[in-house]
Amino acid sequence: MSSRSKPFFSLREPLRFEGQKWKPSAKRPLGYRWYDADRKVLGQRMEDQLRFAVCYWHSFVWPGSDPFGGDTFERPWHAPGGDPMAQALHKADVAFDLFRLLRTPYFTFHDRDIAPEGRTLAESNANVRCVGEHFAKKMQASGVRLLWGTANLFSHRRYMAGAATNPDPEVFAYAAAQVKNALELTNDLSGANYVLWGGREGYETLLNTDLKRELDQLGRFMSLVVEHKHKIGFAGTILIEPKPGEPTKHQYDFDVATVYGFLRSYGLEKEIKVNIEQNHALLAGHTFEHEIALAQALGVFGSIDMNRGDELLGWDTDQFPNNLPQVALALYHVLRGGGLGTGGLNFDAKLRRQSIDPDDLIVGHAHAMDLCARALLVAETMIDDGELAKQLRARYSGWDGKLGRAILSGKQTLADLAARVDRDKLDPPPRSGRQEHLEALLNNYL
Ligand code: XLS
Ligand code: NI
Ligand code: NI
Repeated sequence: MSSRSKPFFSLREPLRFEGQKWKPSAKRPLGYRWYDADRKVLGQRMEDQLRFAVCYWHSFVWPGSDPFGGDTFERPWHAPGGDPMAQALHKADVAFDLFRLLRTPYFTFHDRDIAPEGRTLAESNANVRCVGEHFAKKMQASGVRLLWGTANLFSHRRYMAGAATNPDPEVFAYAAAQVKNALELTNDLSGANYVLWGGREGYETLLNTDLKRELDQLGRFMSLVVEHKHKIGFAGTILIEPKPGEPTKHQYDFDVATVYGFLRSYGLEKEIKVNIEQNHALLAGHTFEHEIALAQALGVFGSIDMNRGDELLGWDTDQFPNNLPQVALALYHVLRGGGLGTGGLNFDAKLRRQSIDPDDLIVGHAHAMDLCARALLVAETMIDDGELAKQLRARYSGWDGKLGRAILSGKQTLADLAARVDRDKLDPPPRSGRQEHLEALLNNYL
């Protein structure tokens, strides 16, 4: 029997919602306890609120290697000596089998995840297109949709000094050609978004780096992508994914605030939004909810890479989310800001390298989906109850009064304000921020 005909996963039937019937010790341990796709949450089906996506790269491409050791996973489509295109199609079949078993509505990929690189760019693009056609059929048959596509502009050595920010304009051109193909494929597959993560857009040392030039190159690159989006009529959202460091020492898309400043300087703030990843927020010294709330405040919230970083390790461990209060708070902010829009919750998460059984892929995703579903229900309670929002409003209520409105509408000068303090003998008493009270309130919702 060839490895191709043997089912990869031991599970055959898709996971069901089992609710409180679910038992950790059950023979069929992989039902959902909380994820109930059709349950209405704040007026929308849970599936439509959460918009889960499985990512291709961590689950089907990464072989379990780390800087100190080689592959641990030994996936059949990585077997040495196999035909790379046949292996790519096999990988696609297994990927769609995972989406079916989990019932995830979306997936995400880089061009280089799905098809082997050829001898020329034309050959590479043709390989990507060929697997893209296979995807189109599988998507049609299964109803699974594309949350976003992207181009890998960081793995190949040609990009070691950057793609758009490379000192050589020919590398810029090569990257542009690669993005053109990936964006057009994303459009043909009706992707909801297109992501740009600048893996090598940064520097290792300022001794060989002209910052100003590199930022201008990056601005030009993004403008070209936006122009092409409009030219081909792509209806999805273009997203930049902030990350502060790794692989380069300093990445230009450091965090949400930095990306927003960059977009403003190149006139792109109405065209591009952000894809926020939990682990990247942490590496930038922020909380996950900080990045979400800031993006919403600036009008650039786009989508989420749902994972978790290790609190003790200073790199991008991309673990599956497993912290209820953290995810509940993040989803509370997402919902308060109006929901995910064209975005979704993409599990940019990978198994630990000792989790070598095929079914570990199911377990990792299923528990993460369940956790997010449970967190969504907590966030719903927080919103329905309204106490947090009420206390927040009360804290700023002075700004809705006469003085607050006059200041914000620009009708008061510094001199006016000084005169007013004098005249009314203003000496406002400090008020408690009540943080412990609010934290206790949050815990009550869990
Ligand atoms: C890497 C990024 C990457 C993007 C897609 O740290 O998270 O996986 O999500 O290029
Ligand atoms: Ni990511
Ligand atoms: Ni990451």
